[in-house]
Amino acid sequence: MNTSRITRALVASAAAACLVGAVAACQDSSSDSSSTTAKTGGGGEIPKGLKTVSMPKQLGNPYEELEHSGVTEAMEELGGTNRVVGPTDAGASSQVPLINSVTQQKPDAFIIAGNDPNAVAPALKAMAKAGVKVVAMDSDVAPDARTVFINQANTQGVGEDQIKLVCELVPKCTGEIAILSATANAPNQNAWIKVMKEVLKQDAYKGLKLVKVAYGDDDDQKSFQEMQGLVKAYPNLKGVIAPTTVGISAGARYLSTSPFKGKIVMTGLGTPNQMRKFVKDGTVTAFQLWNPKDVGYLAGFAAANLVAGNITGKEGETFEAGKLGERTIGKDGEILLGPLQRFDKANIDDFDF
Ligand code: RAM
Repeated sequence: MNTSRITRALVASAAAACLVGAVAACQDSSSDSSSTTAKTGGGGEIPKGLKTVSMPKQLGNPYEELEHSGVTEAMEELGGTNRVVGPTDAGASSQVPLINSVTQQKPDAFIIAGNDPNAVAPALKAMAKAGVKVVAMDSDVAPDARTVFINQANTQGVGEDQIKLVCELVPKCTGEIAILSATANAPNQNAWIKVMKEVLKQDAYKGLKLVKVAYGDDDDQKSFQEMQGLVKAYPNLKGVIAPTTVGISAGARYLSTSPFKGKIVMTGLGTPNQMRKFVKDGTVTAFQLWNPKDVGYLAGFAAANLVAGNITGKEGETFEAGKLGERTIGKDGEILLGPLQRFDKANIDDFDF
């Protein structure tokens, strides 16, 4: 772990602490209710001046940066502010000390993409006890450690769509395939992989054989090496699914200068900007994703509505999510963004993220 960058993240968040802390202190001690009643009123109005902190799996991942910029956009639209604080690696417990430090700052709400469902749970529960609304997005944490979870796409749908796509791309939908994932603990990737394994049992996919799940830890270099390792270890490999933007771009970069370019299918979840050159040079035919910024935007509106008391996280509750319209809370506090988008040569230039 790069401690100096972690320190920098901590210092940055500590700098925010006075601002956020001052507002929180104001709310706690103020006898003038005008600035505070709306925060618990539940009357539909979102109070101005909300402070949120959002935490990506790790800093420096363009996907995560975009996603968290969506939280910031939502908060600004609502007259509040968001601050992004995160670790430099996606390790299971790298977020814990940062979560503890945010708790000290007492923002109104906290939004997290979890690196591990359970490692972060005690720290998140302590934060909620301190009065901060906790929202998970992108990569869920233990359900009792957050109020709602913004799911970018239905878990079953992501698993199914990824297998459907690899089947379409691998000639005759037959041969060995592998998965190049993020970290071994990643809640979102693990949920999708579980679905993929189930879907592969269906008759339609009986020609495909999953030979290995490799982990690139959402680290570009490690993912590149794992891709190289897969190709060497499985000479008959026909396709690789990387359900991570870091994995698919590193995997495609490896293939693009290897003799396997155009011979091994590389697909998965990627951002159009990271994948454009590999689609244009023929390394990648098609991949999928949702709009990451909208994941954060929806999380920002959910957080603000929780603080306002408009929702509590119960199934069936609804709220207005700005440009995304009305949203309904589903089972286990899940709020769904929408279906996957497919990207290929025909449409990749229509997207800029
Ligand atoms: C990576 C992260 C993120 C995931 C995307 C698809 O950027 O692992 O959590 O949702 O890929």
